[in-house]
Amino acid sequence: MPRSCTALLAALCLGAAAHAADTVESPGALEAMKQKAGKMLMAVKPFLVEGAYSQFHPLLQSVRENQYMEPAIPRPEQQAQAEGKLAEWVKQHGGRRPNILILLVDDMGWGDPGAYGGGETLGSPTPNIDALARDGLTLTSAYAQPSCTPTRAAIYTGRLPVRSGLIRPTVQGEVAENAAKEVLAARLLGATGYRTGLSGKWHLGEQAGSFPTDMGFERFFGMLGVVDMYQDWQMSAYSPEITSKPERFAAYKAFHERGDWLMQGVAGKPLERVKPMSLETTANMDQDFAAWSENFIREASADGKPFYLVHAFSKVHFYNIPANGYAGRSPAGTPYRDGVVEVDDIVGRLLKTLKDTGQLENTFVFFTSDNGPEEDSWPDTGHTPFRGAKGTTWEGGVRVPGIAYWPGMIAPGRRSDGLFDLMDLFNTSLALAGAADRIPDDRYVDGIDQSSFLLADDGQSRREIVWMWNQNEFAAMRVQEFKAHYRLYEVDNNNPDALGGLNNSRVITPMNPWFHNLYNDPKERVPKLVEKVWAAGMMNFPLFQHAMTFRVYPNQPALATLQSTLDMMQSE
Ligand SMILES: [Ca+2]
Repeated sequence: MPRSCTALLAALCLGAAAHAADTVESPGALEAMKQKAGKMLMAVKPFLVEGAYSQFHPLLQSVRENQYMEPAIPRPEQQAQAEGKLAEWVKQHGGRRPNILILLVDDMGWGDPGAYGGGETLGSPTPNIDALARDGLTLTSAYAQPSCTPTRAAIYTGRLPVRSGLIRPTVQGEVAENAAKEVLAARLLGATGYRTGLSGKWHLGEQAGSFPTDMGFERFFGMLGVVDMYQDWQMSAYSPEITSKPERFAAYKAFHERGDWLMQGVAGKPLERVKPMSLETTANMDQDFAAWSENFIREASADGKPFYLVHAFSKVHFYNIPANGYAGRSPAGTPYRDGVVEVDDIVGRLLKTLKDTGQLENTFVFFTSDNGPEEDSWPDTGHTPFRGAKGTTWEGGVRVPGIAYWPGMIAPGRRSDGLFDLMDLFNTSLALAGAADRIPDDRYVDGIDQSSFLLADDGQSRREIVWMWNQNEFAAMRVQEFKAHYRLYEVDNNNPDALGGLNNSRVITPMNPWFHNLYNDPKERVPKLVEKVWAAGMMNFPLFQHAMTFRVYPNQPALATLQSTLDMMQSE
């Protein structure tokens, strides 16, 4: 169990450890108090309460059905309707299951697509994304993790990154041994006869053993890391320390050319190098990913098997270098906005390929982004109307666009503020594939099957709570429209208008959780807890149960952080 979980348990045991932080004068005394509380709780036999949460708070609706899966709101009528609809579809299609296409943009802000108020407003129209929204279900409360690797791990495994240990972006050349122990949706779907492919960004480990083709994807074409790490050292605007010194530049270039390539491969064979990562390669690789995905769809269509394809864009993560023909294509004329237009064009291309191959009505499509905008790369960054940005658990960091589309199966024109965590794609994809019984029961699964939310005519979300972790710190939770922060991420003296991001944020522990009603305070500006004691009660029991999940199902070791390394050195 990570240190922060012990702290979380201690906070619950004491009732108000955060309060104690403010009132206990000696830091040593506080630490002793926490340790004592932690030991007391470690002695408690772990237990997860099965049954209705309403027995602990009258406004809670979730029900825990078993030990290893996240409690969900039971909606038996809509589930029966959705299951009947899916069974009928499968019957009409001779027993085949639907294709699954996940369109995962990197760092696109909630406010960027036209369907979310961006588009023309921001000088980058998104007609193809908007068409998905118009003809599908637009989610206003879809949640990612605060950064790239954790979100991808969560989508593929259905588990919070703190459980898999994939808690922060992997860095150049890093081995992510934890990844190999996780069970990805691709592996489970492949075992049921799906063709599985990943096009574009991986970012879950860059060494053999944790490649996508080691982890369950049958085919892969793309980059193992993240775009900026291939770019920054060779851009004089950002790394003059290297570009202005010929010896350094030559040394780094030789290092870079050994490992930094576009790669491709199939399961069971070593990955092959395709193209070195020059700046030109990075500018144009989303076009390469699009061509590969188009081909993947055509081939899968030809052999009649259902497919699971994750199309993971490199854009619009900084540094956006326009692809050939895209410089100035957006009305805004800036590299970021040209990138948005390119992403939208590719969405249109892939949808057209589905149509041309007769797969449009056979395919569940989900469009989303892996975290909020990286505002500290401004102006090369996206837009969110919410507070904070990537790297934080303010809404701006974790609330992302989410559009579900499946003609004939998802009613067009729907919009919903029902909670949807991107982890739910794990359970939902397996349910659509008729493979929910393959979900492993030897580990805790945080995702929830949302297929009835999506497929029933007036379906509602089955998720009541979104857990927000940042690296290995428990940070915040949303219950219905209410949100409590246990850690705050600030970048400029509590100025809500300061740019967020990964560069300069710091963590603050509030005296009491900062509490917001996101309907009347979507920017999370004015904490209001003391006027709503009933709301604190809504948080406590689920939080206790959440803490207990870590006792019953221990985590994998986390990828090292500076703090964990320092802790380890001090404990030796
Ligand atoms: Ca990202």
